[in-house]
Amino acid sequence: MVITSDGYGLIPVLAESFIIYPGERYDFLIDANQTISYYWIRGEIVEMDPARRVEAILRYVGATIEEPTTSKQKCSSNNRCVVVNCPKSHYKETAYTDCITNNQLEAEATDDPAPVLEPGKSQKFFFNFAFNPFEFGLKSSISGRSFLFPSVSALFQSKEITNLCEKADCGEEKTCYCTHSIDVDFGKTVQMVFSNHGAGSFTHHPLHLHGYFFYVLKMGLATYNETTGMIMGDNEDVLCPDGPNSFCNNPTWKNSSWIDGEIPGLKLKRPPRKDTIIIPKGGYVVFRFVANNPGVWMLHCHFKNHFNDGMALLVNDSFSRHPPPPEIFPVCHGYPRIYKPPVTKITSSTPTAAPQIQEGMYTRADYWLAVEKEMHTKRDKVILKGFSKLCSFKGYSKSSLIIL
Ligand SMILES: [Cu+2]
Repeated sequence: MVITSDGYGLIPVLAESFIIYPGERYDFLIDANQTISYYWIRGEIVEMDPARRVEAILRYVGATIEEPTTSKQKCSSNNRCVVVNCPKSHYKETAYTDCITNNQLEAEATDDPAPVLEPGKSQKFFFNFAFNPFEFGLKSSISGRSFLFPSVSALFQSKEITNLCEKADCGEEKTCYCTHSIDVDFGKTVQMVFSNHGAGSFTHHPLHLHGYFFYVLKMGLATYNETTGMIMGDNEDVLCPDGPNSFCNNPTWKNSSWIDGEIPGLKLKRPPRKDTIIIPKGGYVVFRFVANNPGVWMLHCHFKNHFNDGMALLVNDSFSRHPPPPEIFPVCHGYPRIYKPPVTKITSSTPTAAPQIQEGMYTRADYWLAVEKEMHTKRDKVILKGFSKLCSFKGYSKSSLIIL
């Protein structure tokens, strides 16, 4: 029985199995009502044929030690199996298996409805995940923008980012390479639609957003042959302006009344809350969140190779509310921007005068030596306290500070 997804409670769903894409988390309950023995728990990779498998043993207290001999539940017309979190609508007919997609799940909470879109207080975005089949290595992108990490900290040195997409050669039928960033305003309801359409749609993508647990309002699936379970075509709610075989870098709704009006079929009551959701091949997902967590948050496909290859963007959230970095916070530049010899290594435990820390001139080792030395002073204990507080507020652990 599946009871939570990404840490949020669900109305429990009885299932034979559930699918987990990278980044997702599920909790489930097992009713231990079987004969005392050993049982297999199986995990299979669904996108490989033959599937690779991992196994664990469920042992009842009092069972004698032996290798389990249990097999997978047999699905039949009289005993159909249910799979939770399908990225498709149908298995082949002879699999006797029914799909439950994520937006068919219901939140356990009754007092957490989806945020509404009000004029002047909302923002809408529509993106398409794609590969460029004509590019060496099938370059990954979001709406034709293949993400390049900035060479400076996007959080603390945003004005120094030089490769933003506004300056890049982006367009409908091509891929550009830039630091893809979108601005959201504090307090506004943000609605995002991610489709997976067109010539660059090859697989499902697990979208992961940092900083939020968004409300999953709708999932549209590709069309499937109900007998074979094979995909037949992209979902027809989404329009790729340059045709279904384009890269679909500027997707929109086929029904123009959905663009400015309400999209039909949204789950506004008891929508599941998640931070990772499958964008199904040939389909789309609609989700919302309220921009109330200032920061620079990554939104990316959670397949590591897709992410590394550019399927990502930055959500520049409430820029005016970003707190300034602490006084001694280091800055990043191309290495080495300006070489400066390290500060003298501290060999004495006697506190001495703190070294002068200047912007842009420190290697990582220099910085930590300087911090170590400055910790001897009361003033810098206060600074470090603020430093640590700021970073935990931003979701970084102390240990990750070293890479900022
Ligand atoms: Cu992906």
